[in-house]
Amino acid sequence: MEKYYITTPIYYINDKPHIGHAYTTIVADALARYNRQKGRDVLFLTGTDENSQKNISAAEKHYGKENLSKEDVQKYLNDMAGVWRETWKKLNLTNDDFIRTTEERHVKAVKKFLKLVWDKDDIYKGSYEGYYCEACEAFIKESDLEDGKCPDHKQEPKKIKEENYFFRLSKYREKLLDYIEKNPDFIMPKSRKNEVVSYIKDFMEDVSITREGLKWGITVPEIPGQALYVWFDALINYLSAIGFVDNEKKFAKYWPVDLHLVGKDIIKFHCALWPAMLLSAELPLPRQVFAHGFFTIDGAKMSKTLGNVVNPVEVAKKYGNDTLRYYLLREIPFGEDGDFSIARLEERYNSDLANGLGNLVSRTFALAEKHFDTLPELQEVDLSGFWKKYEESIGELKLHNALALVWEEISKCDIIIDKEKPWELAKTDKDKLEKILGDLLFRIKEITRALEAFLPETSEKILGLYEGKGSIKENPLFPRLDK
Ligand code: ME8
Repeated sequence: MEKYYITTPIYYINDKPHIGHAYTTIVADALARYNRQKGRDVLFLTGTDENSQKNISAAEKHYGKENLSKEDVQKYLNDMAGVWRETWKKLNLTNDDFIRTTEERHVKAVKKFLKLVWDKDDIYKGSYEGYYCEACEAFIKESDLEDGKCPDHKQEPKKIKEENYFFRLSKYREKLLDYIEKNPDFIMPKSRKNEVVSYIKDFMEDVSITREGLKWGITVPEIPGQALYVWFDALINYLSAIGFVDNEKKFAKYWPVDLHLVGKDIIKFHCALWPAMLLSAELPLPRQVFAHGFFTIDGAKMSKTLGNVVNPVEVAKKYGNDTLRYYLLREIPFGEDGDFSIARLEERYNSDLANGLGNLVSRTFALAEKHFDTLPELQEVDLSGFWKKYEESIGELKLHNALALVWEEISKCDIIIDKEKPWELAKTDKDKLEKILGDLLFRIKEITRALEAFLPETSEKILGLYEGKGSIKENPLFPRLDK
């Protein structure tokens, strides 16, 4: 069986998930479901990035004291990881595994990986003096500061001067450029490729991968007294989860990964540092990294200070999981930046879901129930043109296009209903009514199949109607929103 291994970033857990994290994870879920539907053996991985200083700062804030014991920190991380895991369950996401970087399987994998890089002589001792942004968990050049602050996080970086160990990232410059050149689909969307290439060519330097005096973090025997830099540890999660240390067969099956789904903020880590680390360890490189855009909330950057952070669980509770999925996947052209707005979500709900899909299904099934004892026989229609374009869109990860195509098919059904006026046929020509309903029922079933990965709960309900499960009158797919 063909395999499909897809990952999301592992998220920092200094707070609960917001709509941005949900976005990436929902898209990954839709792709995982789509590939399962295609009969592939899917491994969909998400998880939590726990060895970050900012998690520790959050734990200190939470308990109201500094110098927490290891037990306190671990308890905080356990609680937060639980919140993240539960969030994905509540949103009906189907990740096959959930990796935490404080787990034994990950720590072992990091040790094994580091040894490979160490034995390759790709790690050396040096000294580092410069700025470090804790929010980015990255070093930052003085020339990139704006008013002395990190341009992304608007906070002052720490000045650091210490002896560290460095990874020979620059040694892999040519090999990385070569891989990117020979694998045009490695970095997607294509528009992001130039950004990465110019970084690799002009800016990429060796990177310090250990930190002095870190109280939290993974340590390795090769480098006593220092903990590993969180990104070097975090990226390895993609290997730890598939048996890098203890399950050769599983590892051979799933690696290399088919798709690392990430936001554009972390593209360099995934398209430069990570493949260089893999080259050093002599492991195959990822088939594809897709970096999607960022969205604002009603036009403003999402931030705690502005108080506009959207909780995906609350949105889903009010409007339904499928509504949230539909809105995110349809509204924002996948790959581009976008905006999240509840007003737009409600518009989409009313026009596309309630009046579009919901109304079509309820009209058709209501007529069938009213005029026939059993469901009219499905009348096959050639929809190969639709399926071809739909598959192409998903292949290019143009998920918004795939959904737009489905809604074109919904419109076609509405046109058939308006033209044929089945409620009149019920009085004049019952044979024709049966045929028309059979045609519509066939189309709706195909539409539902195309929506299974995107709107899983709705699709299940619609398919249930074909088996006589439930009644559309008592249980509408998308009830009117309360004003
Ligand atoms: O970077 N719009 O974790 P993180 C869209 N631990 N997506 C958004 C978003 C927004 N406004 N805000 C966040 C880390 N995201 C590291 C990753 S991987 C080995 C380590 C999403 O918690 C998007 O996917 O800061 C982004 O890349 C990710 O959250 C960053 O999550």
